[in-house]
Amino acid sequence: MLNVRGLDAAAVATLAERVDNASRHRQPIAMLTVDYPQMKLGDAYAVQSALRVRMESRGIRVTGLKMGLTSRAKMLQMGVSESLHGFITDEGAYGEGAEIPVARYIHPRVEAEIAVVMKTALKGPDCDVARAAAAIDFVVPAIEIIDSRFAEFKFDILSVVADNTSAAGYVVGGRTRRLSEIDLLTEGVVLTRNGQVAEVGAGAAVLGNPLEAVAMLANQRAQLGGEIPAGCLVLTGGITAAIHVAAGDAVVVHYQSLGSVRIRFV
Ligand code: OOG
Ligand code: MG
Repeated sequence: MLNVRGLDAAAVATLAERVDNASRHRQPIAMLTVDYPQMKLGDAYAVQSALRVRMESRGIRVTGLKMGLTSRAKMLQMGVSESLHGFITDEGAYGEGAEIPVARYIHPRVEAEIAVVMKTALKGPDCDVARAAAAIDFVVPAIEIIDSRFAEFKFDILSVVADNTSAAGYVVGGRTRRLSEIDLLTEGVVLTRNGQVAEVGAGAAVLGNPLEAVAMLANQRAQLGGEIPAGCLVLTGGITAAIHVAAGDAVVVHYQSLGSVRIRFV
């Protein structure tokens, strides 16, 4: 349940400030559950929402939503086996080919993701792949940059939800496809760093079908009284394990039919 609460409003505000400061000053912090063991999943989403309000009050604009931990590779890598969601913003929006300073982050990693743009709003509960498909305008390939605000990139589910699912940036590129033009399950992806193959996968790694992630996002949002709005960009979650990046690294993700997306870290 995403709406079960154990903390009061003051504690939620304190934790949002803690996460926000860690991000702004690139100072890793301890998992939130160390000081607040009574925290529940509803509190974690409340902290995420308070973080969103703090960011918006500084003029940062929310540009979309993201699912996380939707593939077995990611669940195994992070030791968290439940899919969760967060938001993405214009602060972390980069263009294809961008040079991204690693100094903006604590310990950045990148992920290859299939993204979609919604034609109509999608509102749960009871969304499924068919309803998600009907609400989608087109598919676009993406790279997500994640950067946990927790020391050593180690967290539990409550801490990572409060930390907006490690969201730090994203790039969309390649070419767009209608759902009728692509088989999302067999869409292959090759993630390279400095010309070396680092990870390989296919769309089906994401909950069996990336559209399951879109349906799950709508259903999770519904539990919190929200929806996926029309026009929203949705990242469906890393297909493979995330890879570390350092200054000087060139990352190119090749998609089978969606083209490629590239960025460089400086
Ligand atoms: C949490 C965010 C996971 C994904 O695509 O699975 C995520 C993390 O691994 O830090 O964005
Ligand atoms: Mg991701």
